[in-house]
Amino acid sequence: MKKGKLITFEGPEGAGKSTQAAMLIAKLEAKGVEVIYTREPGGTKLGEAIRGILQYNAAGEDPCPESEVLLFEASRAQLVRHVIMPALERGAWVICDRFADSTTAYQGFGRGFSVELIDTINHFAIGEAVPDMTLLLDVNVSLGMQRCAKRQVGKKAQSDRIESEALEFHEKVRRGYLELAARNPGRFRKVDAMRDALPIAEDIWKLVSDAFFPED
Ligand code: T5A
Repeated sequence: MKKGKLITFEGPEGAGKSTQAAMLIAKLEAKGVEVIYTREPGGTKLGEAIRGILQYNAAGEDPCPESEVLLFEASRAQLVRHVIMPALERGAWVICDRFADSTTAYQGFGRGFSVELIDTINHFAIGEAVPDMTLLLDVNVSLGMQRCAKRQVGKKAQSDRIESEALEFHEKVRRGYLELAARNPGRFRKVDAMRDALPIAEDIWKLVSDAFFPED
């Protein structure tokens, strides 16, 4: 049985998900909550191997769109069974940097697979690990890409395969996320991520504390 909470961060490239996840974790830990941070694709040995295939063509060839969906879902199924559910069952909270909504936004809205099909496969992969709250960090595509480019100059890193898709693809992903948030108002909280990190973190903390620590 789930005793902890599952909070997922979603949003386009460069929205600041990892930055905000770290800030939220610091606040939760200060309240004495045990928190596990994980990310998708990845978070397990199998998942990290799949991440290499998906992002940097570690298998030596591009996955076709259908394989891409199934590889993300395979990474997710492993993460849920090996990391997320065991943590939630013992009462820890899990902060996951991207989760099932990423597949709906990127492979559904972005690549054009039907959202109903992706919902079905997501459901199979996540089982009972339905997020208690999904924080959608909304950023416009050009600002998100500028942030990624700036970070890459700093780290001398290369863009990955999906990040390198055309701007039109990333516009579809952003619009898809906004539609998902509108369709699921009970679970999604949309946050304007086109601001400095600090006010964004304050808004996120208010959303989380209002939902989960209402007595404070
Ligand atoms: N994908 C993933 C799918 O297609 N389907 C799926 O099902 C799943 C799970 C994963 C890729 O896989 C795709 C989506 C992605 O293309 P990834 O490497 O995990 O790739 O990358 P992302 O999840 O996209 O994460 P990013 O690293 O691009 O962005 P974040 O985590 O949103 O942003 P963050 O915090 O790393 O910040 C980026 C830069 O901006 C700065 C940071 O310091 C950093 O340099 N920054 C800010 N600058 C100004 N103002 C702010 N408020 C800032 N916040 C952060």
